[in-house]
Amino acid sequence: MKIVLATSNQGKVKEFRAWMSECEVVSFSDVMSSFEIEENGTTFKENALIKARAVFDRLEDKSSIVLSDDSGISVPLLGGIPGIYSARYAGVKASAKDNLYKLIDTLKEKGVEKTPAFYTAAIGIVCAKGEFCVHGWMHGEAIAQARGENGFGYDPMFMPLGYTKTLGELDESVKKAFSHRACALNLARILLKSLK
Ligand code: ITT
Repeated sequence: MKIVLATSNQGKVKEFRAWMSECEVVSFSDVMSSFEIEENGTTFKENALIKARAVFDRLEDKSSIVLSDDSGISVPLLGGIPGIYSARYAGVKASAKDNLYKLIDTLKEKGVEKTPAFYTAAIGIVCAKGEFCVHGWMHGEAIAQARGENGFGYDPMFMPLGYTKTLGELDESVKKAFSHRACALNLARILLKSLK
């Protein structure tokens, strides 16, 4: 089964590849010239399907299955932000570090050292048989500092439930075992079997 990943985020590509070592996995930029996808949905699901559909529509080989991921971190104390805007929290051209430190600064401005937070991942699946979407969540706490270099994005400020270290400090096996993306990918695996 050939899987085409509709993402430009190398952190996601690494996690997808680690999860599906048994499949042939390529990035969409390996099979077509890169293009901008406007993520104008109002939910993780809508944005995941927008990305997967955009890549599937441009595929020459329609026997491939396109997988996308729309994800983000939500802080209930802040009304759920940044949520679907996680990649552009500090601005449209913001780097992952800009976004991380903007969220840290926002917590500091509130006088908060740590507060409950959760990651959401919606995996979009688009192929000749139709369009599907599965979700996964990871709960924990956001802290007002960055610790560790592992993972990507907001991982240095996120401590999963039951841990006193951040995903930046913890071994990558923790994310592989029960992250939002791992949970969604486990559901995607079941769905993909039925599409064979
Ligand atoms: P693609 O749209 O090309 O897939 P993106 O980075 O723009 O890449 P999203 O729109 O889904 O992806 O934004 C997700 C952002 O949420 C991402 O840039 C990270 O900042 C954050 N995020 C999602 N999953 C994460 C994870 O596992 N660890 C840390 N940060 C994560």
